[in-house]
Amino acid sequence: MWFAAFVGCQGGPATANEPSQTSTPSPTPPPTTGPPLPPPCIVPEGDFGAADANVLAGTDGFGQLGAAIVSFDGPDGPRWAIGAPGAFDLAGGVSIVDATGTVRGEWEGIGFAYAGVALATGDADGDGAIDLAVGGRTAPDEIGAPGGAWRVLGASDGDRFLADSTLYTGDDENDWAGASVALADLDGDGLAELFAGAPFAADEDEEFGIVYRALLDDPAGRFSDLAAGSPGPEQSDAGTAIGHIGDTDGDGLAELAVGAPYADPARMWRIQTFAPGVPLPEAAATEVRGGGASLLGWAFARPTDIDGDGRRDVVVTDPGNGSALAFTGAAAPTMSLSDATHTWSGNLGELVGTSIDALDVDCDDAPDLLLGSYLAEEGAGAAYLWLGANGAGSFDLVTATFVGNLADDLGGYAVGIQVVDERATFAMGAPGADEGAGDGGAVLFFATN
Ligand SMILES: [Ca+2]
Ligand SMILES: [Ca+2]
Ligand SMILES: [Ca+2]
Ligand SMILES: [Ca+2]
Repeated sequence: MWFAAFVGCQGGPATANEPSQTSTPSPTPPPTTGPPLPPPCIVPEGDFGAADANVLAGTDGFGQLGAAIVSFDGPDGPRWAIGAPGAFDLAGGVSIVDATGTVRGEWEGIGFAYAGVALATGDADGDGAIDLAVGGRTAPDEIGAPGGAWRVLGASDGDRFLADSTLYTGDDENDWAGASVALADLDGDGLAELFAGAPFAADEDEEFGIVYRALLDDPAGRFSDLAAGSPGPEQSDAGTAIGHIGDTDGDGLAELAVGAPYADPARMWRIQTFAPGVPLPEAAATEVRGGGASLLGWAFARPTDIDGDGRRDVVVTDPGNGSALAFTGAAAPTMSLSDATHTWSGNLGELVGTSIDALDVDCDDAPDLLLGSYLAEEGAGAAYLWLGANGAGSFDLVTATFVGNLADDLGGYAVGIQVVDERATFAMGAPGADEGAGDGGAVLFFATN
């Protein structure tokens, strides 16, 4: 096993109290029995490094592995989809990986599309099975192209070419459409629409950012709708992040979150109804503004009910303040950071919150938070786990810290949680890692088997 210390889900005494930094590499298990499974509903406690992880290193042909991470239950079992935008000479790609860290399929991009820079899951065709959105910020095929997103139906094992899936591209060169993607059913027809953020959409060099939408029956090639931006600092780089946040107001329809962390001030919007052509601030049901050093809207958690009232809540990061925030109360049209009902705060100056995932890992039905920081530890990166019984915490309430390998590996550029049979695995993407090849990237899996 990779962990020297665990904490029980009932808050009982840990089975050991020494952090694993002094532990030796895992012994090779007997081939007939396989490696031991960690106990169910138990999560790591203490500090962990690359020596404690199962490392999947990107290779020369599969570069910048770990730029994006999502976990999902696929037709062949629990899987990770891991973006590798440097794969196939910048065509980009996606690696499908099982719960043991074994690669089960590789998806190849096109040209210089940089596919895999963003990933999202959802059910786009209403068959009850998970589909994937894959962003390629220079799709279809060359540097300077407008960017776009693929809708990949089904997520079974095996290799495939993204050229066989439907691609939607943005309108103008260098827009970076597909720098962020989401699949969310805002209109309630049972089909998740494909959304793509284009943060560098610009008007005479003044950036504003827009969000595109494609419906299932839209013909390939062009998105049918866009939520417009307007030039100016208030909408600068809108769509840097977008996220399916679930039904946050109880009307049975999902909402979309759109982040503009580089706007002045930083902000995010909660979109209930996608309004083609309407500027994002006007289309939004809620606007939350940061201020000062805030980079609010950098990343959004998967749909999560923080306070256990049965309704999903907005959970968003603000790396400028080294924090994540949840807004669980009734949403006003305009809100500020001080309206957050829950705040998790990391080390200032580390940009904690460059990535986030939330899932219950200790079987108490309260969601737990994993926040990444790719600037921590001189760019080796780190990820911090908070157990969420009270739904919030200061940095001294961090349960486990996962640290990347070498400086400039950018560990925590993406993070993910997967729970299989009540056993949690924490993934930390390090797209700058050079272990398998120069900038091949890597993913560090903690507490898998
Ligand atoms: Ca729909
Ligand atoms: Ca709703
Ligand atoms: Ca809630
Ligand atoms: Ca929990």
